[in-house]
Amino acid sequence: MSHQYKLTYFNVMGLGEPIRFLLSYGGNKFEDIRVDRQNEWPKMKPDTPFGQLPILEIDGKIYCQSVPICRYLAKQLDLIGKTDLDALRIDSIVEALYDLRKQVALFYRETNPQIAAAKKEQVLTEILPFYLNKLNNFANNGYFVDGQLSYADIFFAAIHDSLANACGIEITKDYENLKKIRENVLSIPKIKEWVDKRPKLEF
Ligand SMILES: N[C@@H](CCC(=O)N[C@@H](CS)C(=O)NCC(=O)O)C(=O)O
Repeated sequence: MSHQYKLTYFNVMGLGEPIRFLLSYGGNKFEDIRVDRQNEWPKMKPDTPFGQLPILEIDGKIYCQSVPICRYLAKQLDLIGKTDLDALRIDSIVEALYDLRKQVALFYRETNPQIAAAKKEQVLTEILPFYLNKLNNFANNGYFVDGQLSYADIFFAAIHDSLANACGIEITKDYENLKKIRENVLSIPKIKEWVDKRPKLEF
């Protein structure tokens, strides 16, 4: 049964992009609402479940929290692994990617230039290499878990560009496995179609 999807987020890739990738992978049409942070958001915020975006409306009902939304879509698309233990491994990778993205967001959202520079330095020299190295070691055969496409691979490819642009570096340069995962995901026709047509944004 096909559902009606309406995604509401800001006009950035951010936490909305993994959801957009998964909806596109599933061949779902979705309304891609992009809220203006200054003018529209303050009025909308009190009416959202936890005062944050993204939210996904499915057949008129509102759901929130990006990772559970991704996991729900991934389950529909058979992208959560074959066993509960595979699912656990896949979820762990996604949570690690989420943690990494959060650390990067801390510096690019920081408004004090000195604090932002210090946080960026720490991300570039410690946090990013730590996570990328570990994630790279998890991967094999171009995928994070069991040599098969899962929503962890899609999540990584979807957050890659905003991470790379925020850090100002080619983040997969020294990490062959991660590079391969991204290439595999971006070569999926429905994802490629989305990436080609999406708004061109930095984050
Ligand atoms: N745990 C939430 C975090 C959502 C979140 O941090 N949203 C930010 C944008 S990335 C937001 O809504 N910021 C505006 C605000 O808090 O007023 C999720 O993953 O969906």
